[in-house]
Amino acid sequence: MSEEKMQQYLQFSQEVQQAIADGRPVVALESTIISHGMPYPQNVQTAREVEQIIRDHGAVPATIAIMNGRIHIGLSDADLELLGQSRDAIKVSRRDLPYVLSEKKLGATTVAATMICAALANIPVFVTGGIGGVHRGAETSFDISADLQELAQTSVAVVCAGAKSILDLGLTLEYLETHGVPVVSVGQEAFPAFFTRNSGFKADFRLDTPEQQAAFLKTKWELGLQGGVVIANPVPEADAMPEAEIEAMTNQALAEAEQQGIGGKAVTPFLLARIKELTAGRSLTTNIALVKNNAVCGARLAAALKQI
Ligand code: PSU
Ligand code: MN
Repeated sequence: MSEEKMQQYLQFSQEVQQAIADGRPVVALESTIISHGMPYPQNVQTAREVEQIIRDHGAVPATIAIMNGRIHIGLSDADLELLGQSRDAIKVSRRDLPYVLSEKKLGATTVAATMICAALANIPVFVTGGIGGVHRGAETSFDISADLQELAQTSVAVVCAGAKSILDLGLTLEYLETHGVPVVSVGQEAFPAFFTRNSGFKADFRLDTPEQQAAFLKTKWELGLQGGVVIANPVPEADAMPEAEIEAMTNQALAEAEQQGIGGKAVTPFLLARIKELTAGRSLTTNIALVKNNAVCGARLAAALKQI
């Protein structure tokens, strides 16, 4: 498709458009975390605060969602509120994008769809909480998040706190290895497990500074090695959950999902909401803290990439 045709699908906010014109760093943000990942009103409040953290660290936030038949790159306060309150926003992954655009539905983008949209908008850095992965029991359910295939092919760095132990983290890392997706950890050797700092698995590489991370990305992409990179930034020690508690609650939520026959794209939102209930909201507090921590990391990385 011609560049011009492509631009028809993209609607930039003024703030993001100006930043791109000025050559300032921009950080993409997803919207499924708002619509399906956290309850209202903490979802909207967190989205706003994360955007502000990115501005405070020298970059411009571009939260991405599908509205009125276009991919919006940068949302207004009212847009964030709409997504946060909506009960029928569609969780949009790669396969859903054409439907939600052509039918002009309200769509919240997952990691996979946000990577696609960020790449279309030439934004190489994206901040989220956690990526999807290979689900436990995938050998019978075939439940493997489309996020992983997207990381295999779309050249965007995804700053996250690792992946949740609702997933099979060992298989998730194997899948990423097969598809040539580097997993980089920040400040430690271990691959973090979202609510906790250590999954028991090692990341492939440890790169602590934004300059090192930026040089790594530049090298990968200049070599023509297309595809994403996982930048795994562990939750701060003070905000992490006790490992035994989160493991017990995860197992209970997984068992309930199975009993209730939850399948497909409903699995991850169900587990997130149920773990929040089972931990009396403590998992949400941790979730919010780690996203904010990732915003700092992503803003610094986007700035470093502009400087090399
Ligand atoms: N993991 C989280 N919080 C989230 C998600 C994952 O800790 O909000 C969301 C992201 O949008 C991710 C999606 O891309 O869930 C993965 O869904 P699935 O497992 O259906 O691919
Ligand atoms: Mn799935």
